[in-house]
Amino acid sequence: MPSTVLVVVDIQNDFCSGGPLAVPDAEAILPVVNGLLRDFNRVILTQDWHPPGHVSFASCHPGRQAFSRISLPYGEQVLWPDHCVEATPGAAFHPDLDVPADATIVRKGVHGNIDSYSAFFENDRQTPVGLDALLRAREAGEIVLAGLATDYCVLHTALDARSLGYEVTVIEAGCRGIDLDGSLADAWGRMAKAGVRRG
Ligand code: VGL
Ligand code: ZN
Repeated sequence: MPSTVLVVVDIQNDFCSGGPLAVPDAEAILPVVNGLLRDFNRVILTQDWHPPGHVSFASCHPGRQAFSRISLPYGEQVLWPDHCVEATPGAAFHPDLDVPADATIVRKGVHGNIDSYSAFFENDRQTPVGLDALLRAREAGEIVLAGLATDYCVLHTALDARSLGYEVTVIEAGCRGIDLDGSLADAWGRMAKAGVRRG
């Protein structure tokens, strides 16, 4: 029997209130996600985990503003404020997230010259991040997704999961988005088109 795995995306301090890349209303998802964490016995959490000076940081591109876009060898990249630098308090999970002691953690965006929104493939759309291998090891046929941000890391993880053949449900009340230039509505449209269920 294929199993279902809960995948909780990037509920980290830097994406919560007071953080450099705070997602509006991020904390509102905590009770919902903690409920999911209690309900599922197979859980994988992702963590955005960048080296200092990561290519996605606007601070590494003199003269460029955060939230502008640049072209990189692997495609277009949004430039972000510095966030989730490896092993800093900002990269830690939110203190009120009930991380199970035995949860598996996938870190992404760990290479300095490439970003990774998806926990399946980096933004070159080729380099594996590790989630697919972990799901295969658990004989997963389906994932349930929640976390931050709906329109970036949740979106790209959901789309890659569909392209790899997984059933996907995104728990709307367990997600919040950044919403740059309509990206949130766009994300829900893309997910619907790809056959992602909205739970
Ligand atoms: C994310 C922007 C930059 C996310 C990560 O977790 O959605 N967004 N890095
Ligand atoms: Zn990031």
